[in-house]
Parts: sequence; C-alpha cells; structure tokens
Amino acid sequence: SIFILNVGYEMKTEIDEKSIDLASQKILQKAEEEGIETAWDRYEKQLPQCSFGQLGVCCRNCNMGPCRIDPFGEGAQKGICGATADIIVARNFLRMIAAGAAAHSDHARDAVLTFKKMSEGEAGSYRIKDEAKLLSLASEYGIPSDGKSLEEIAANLADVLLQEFGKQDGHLQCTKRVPKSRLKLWAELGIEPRGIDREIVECMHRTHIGVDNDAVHILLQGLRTGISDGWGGSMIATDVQDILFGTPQPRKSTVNLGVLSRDKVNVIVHGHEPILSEMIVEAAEDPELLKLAEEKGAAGINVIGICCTGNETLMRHGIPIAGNFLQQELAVITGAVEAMVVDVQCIMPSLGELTGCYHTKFISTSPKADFPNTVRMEFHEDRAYETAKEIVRTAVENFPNRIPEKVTIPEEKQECMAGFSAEAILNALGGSPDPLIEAITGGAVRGIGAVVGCNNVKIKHNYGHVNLVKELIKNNVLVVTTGCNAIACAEAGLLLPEASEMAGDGLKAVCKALGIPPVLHMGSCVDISRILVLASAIANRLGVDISDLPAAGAAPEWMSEKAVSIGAYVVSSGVFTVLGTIPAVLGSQAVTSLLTGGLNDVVRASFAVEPDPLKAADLMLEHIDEKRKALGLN
Ligand code: CUV
Ligand code: SF4
Repeated sequence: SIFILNVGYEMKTEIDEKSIDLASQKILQKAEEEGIETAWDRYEKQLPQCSFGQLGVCCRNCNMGPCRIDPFGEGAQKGICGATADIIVARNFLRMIAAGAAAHSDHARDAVLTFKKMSEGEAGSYRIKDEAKLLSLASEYGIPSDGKSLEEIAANLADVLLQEFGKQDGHLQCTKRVPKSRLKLWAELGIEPRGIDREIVECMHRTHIGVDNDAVHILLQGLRTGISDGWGGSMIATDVQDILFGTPQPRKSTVNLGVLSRDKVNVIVHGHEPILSEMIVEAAEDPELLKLAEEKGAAGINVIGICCTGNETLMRHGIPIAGNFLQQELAVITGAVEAMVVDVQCIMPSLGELTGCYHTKFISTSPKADFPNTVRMEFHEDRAYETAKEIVRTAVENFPNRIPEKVTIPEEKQECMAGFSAEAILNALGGSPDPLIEAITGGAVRGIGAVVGCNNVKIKHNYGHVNLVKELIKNNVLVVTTGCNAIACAEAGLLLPEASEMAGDGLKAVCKALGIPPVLHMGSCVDISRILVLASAIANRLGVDISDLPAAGAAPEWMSEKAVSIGAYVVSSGVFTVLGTIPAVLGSQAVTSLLTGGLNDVVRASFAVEPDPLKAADLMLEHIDEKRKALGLN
C-alpha cells in the first residue's frame, strides 16, 4: 500500500482544478495571461516528486550520507551507520516536530519578551489590554498580586513564563490545565513536558548520528515535544497576546481577495506575530498618515491580513482577510497591493520576485526572517509604533505608483463572524459549558470537530477544508476552527449564524438559540491552545478524559512542520486526528502502523490519513459515534 503515493497528486493544469474559490480562479487566470508564475506552476515543475523523500527514507544527518533505503527491498536496507528505514523515518518525523514546536514556541518567547519590556516601561507602544486575564494568569502561576501594581504583576508573570522555556527542573505549569487522568497517563509514559527549549534541543540531540535509534522511543519524544508546544509555547503565546492585545470577542468582518480596495492604500500584514500587526493597525489610523494618503490621492488606508497574522487582527479588530496560505501570491497579482508586510512563518520567498513584477513593496520586519528583494524595516519593541508608522508611510507613498492597467480586484468578498476565544464561547453559552454539554448529551449536537491547518498544492485549494467542514455540520457536528481552515470556511460563508441553514436540524436549533455560527473561528494556529482549553473544560465538567469526548480533529490540507507538531500534541491530548495529506512516514511500516493504530494503546488516540474530505468526515463521525456509545449516549 505504500506505492500508491501519487494518488490525488497529479498535475493540475486547469484553473478550476487548482482552487474551488472563484476569486482565486480569476486571479490565477490573470497570472496566466500575464505570464506570472505561482506555487501551482512550481509544483508542476517538481513532479514527479522524489519517492525517497515522500516515503521519509532519505537521511542526511551525517556526512557519510546521504543514505536512502530501497522501498522495494532490493537495494540498500540500511544506511551506512546501520540505520534502518524505521530509524530514519522516525528521526525525520521527530525533526519535523522539533521545527514546528520551535516555530510556535519562539513566537511565544517573543510575545513574552515584549510583555516583559512593556512591564518595565521599555515598550511604550504596548499596554495591558486585558487586566482580568493578567490577574487570573498570575494567580494560576502562583504569583501574589496583593498590593502590587499591574506592571509589577506583569513583570513577575513574564519572568515565570520565560523560565518555562529554559526550565531545568519539573514540568511545564500549563499542564495544570490538562484533565487529571490525561496528566497521569503522560506521567506514566514519561512524556510530561519539561522545559520547552529543552524538548526541542533534545530532539536535535537524539536525531544526531548514533544517539536514539529505536522508533518507538524516538516517537515518544515527539509526543512530549508536541505537548510542550500545544500546552506550553502555543498556550503561552495565546495567553500573553490576549493580555497585551485583548481577548477576542465575536465580531463581524469580510474575507477574500475582494477586500482589497480600489481607491485606498492596501497594506497587507502577513505572517504570524500580532506584535507587529497590532501596531500597523494603529498606525493606519494615524491622522498624519491619513492626511498623507489623501495628498497622494487615496481615499484612506486599508489594512488587511493574510494567514495567521490575518487571523490575529481579524479576531481582535475585525480587520478583513484577503486570503489564506495559497492566496498570498494571488493578492500581489491583483496589482492593488501597496505593501506586503511580513514577519515570520509561511511567507513564500517567491514574493520577492513576484512583488518586483508589480509596484508592491515587500517589507520584511523580523530580525529572524529575510527574503529576496525586501525593503528591510526591522521591528523592535522600544520603537514599535514609530516603525509601524514608517512602514505604513512607505505604503502610502507607494500609492501613486499603482499601475491601473495591471489592477484586477475580484468582486468576491464574504461576510464572516470571528472572535470565538474560549472565553467568548463560554460567554455565548451563558457563562458555563453546561448548555453545550447538554446539547451534546441530549444528542442535538453529535460531537465536536476541530478542523485546522494549512493549504497544500497537493489538494485543490480550500476543497478539503470546505467539504470536510460542510459534511460535519450537516451531520450535527459543531466545528471549531483555526488557521487557514478558518479562512477557507470564512470564504465559503460558513462562519455566519445564517450558515446554520447548512447544518443538521439539531445543530441548527442550537446555533439559532445561541446566535452563533455552526463553525466557530477560534484564531490563529497558536490558538489551537484555545481548543485544548475548551476540550479540557468540557472533559473536566463531565469527569472524563479528553479521549472520552465525542470529538475528532482534522487537518485536511496541512503542509507545515508546525502542523506536524500540532498533530503530535492533539493526538497526545487524546483526540483522533485525520490528516488530508500523507506525512513522509510510509517508508516505515513500524512508524506508520504506530501512528495510525498503535498510538491508541499509548495515548488513547491516533492518526488516520484520508485525502477525500467526505471520507475523512465519515472517519470522524464514526469515531464520534463510538465515543458517544462508550459514554452511554445515543
Ligand atoms: Ni499558522 S501553518 S499555512 S498560516 S495554517 Fe496557514 Fe496558519 Fe498552516 Fe501557516
Ligand atoms: Fe547515513 Fe546514518 Fe549518516 Fe544518516 S546518520 S546519513 S543513515 S550514515
């Protein structure tokens, strides 16, 4: 079965085979007419992709290699050091988890460092926006707040949080939020997470030549590292960002390429860290810059988001989103973008050459991340607002350079409702998870589906996301979403209370009673931590483990290493998860069967792989029904 790899991965030459989204199709047409290359074209040039790589059996961990294992069993079955396919596949998988956990957690570190500088008065542009969350987090971390100023509490909290990264003793404090039975299971397995950085470093150590050479042992470290991301780095990022920028509340906005403005300066914020985008949003309202925009003949300044930065600004300010991962190039190809402002993660280096074909300024801001052909405007906390103003000014001054003949903005845009933090969901429920639990136990809501993750050229853009989610809500599964799935759902009109018309009768009635959409946008990828917190609250209320809940996860179009780390912690937390693209593990029967079955005996959850979204939904429904039965529900 490992030789059917190329199923569904054929060339996609027709535009309607590349994306289900009309706006995207129109811009892909424009790209074709203008001879502009996109990710889909580059994908075609990569085909057929290397089978050793696809199977995960290529090792470059030392310079005796590269070594590769012959999957047909005829050629080499061992690397030069003696590593087998099982060892090589497991090591490669662990390195993906390490990179993904590093990305989320290093983002978290920067959020905490900004928080700390703010508390010391060295980041004047930032404030404490959610006092209640600061105080509750401080008390959770055992920080006394009597007689202290908010800044002092914040400084103490920042110090404690920073220690979580380099912790040498004990386990991560966020794990207090994990249901007791789950935490006990982790302790028994020896996968309670220690310091966040330590887990990532240990992955790199273990995968060095001649260290950890047992697939199961390697994968357990993968689970622990994933947990240190989900219940550590990502959770810390979410919490601190909520304190600094506010905990999201439901609000309406619009999505898709049609949110680009014909007559305003379009500034796109793309990447992952709200530290930057929050300031850009503020700077775009600066009277001085608005005046400058007017002088340049623009009707105003239009800030819009892409990818998870977009999710962050949508959740907190209702800033519109131009698209998800595979729409980043398309946004530029509209010819209407004055500045593409980026920080870190999921930013295609192709944007360098691409922006050069238009008037778009490509502005990179992170000290960590640079790209070809960027204007570098490094962003530091001590003069955050000033830098944000300079960035927006650069965009405004670029407005007169827009070339009208090259501009096509598709009219497609879609209303959506976002902002469903765990707090906001509890609010919508009237303060406790009970109404939702009653809806589940009563059968109106069959279960909960967490659908997340990227786009991937191997799957028609948004096809996996939208069809999977539609099938789930049709079957009365309430969907919670983050990341690029949330944007896909928004574009398909699924993030509106009216979308409950597409839901089964039970879910429809619940949505109508609460005034909520059947698909709840919970934020960016680090905000999957919100889903964990919600799942934990429900499990605790029912007195069961997360693995007992009628719930399932999916990443229908995932591609990033972060998604692998997410998969590791979601499954470790007890949630069965269906992947829509095949991870590079099929070269090892042992690793494959462990991930797709054996893990059930370890963490009471496992992965499945299913590229067809309707079949993926069936797998999730089947799982949900099994869990319902075990809980005595029908
Ligand atoms: Ni972090 S990780 S493509 S932007 S969800 Fe989108 Fe979300 Fe994947 Fe990247
Ligand atoms: Fe080859 Fe072993 Fe070196 Fe990997 S670590 S490249 S399998 S010799």
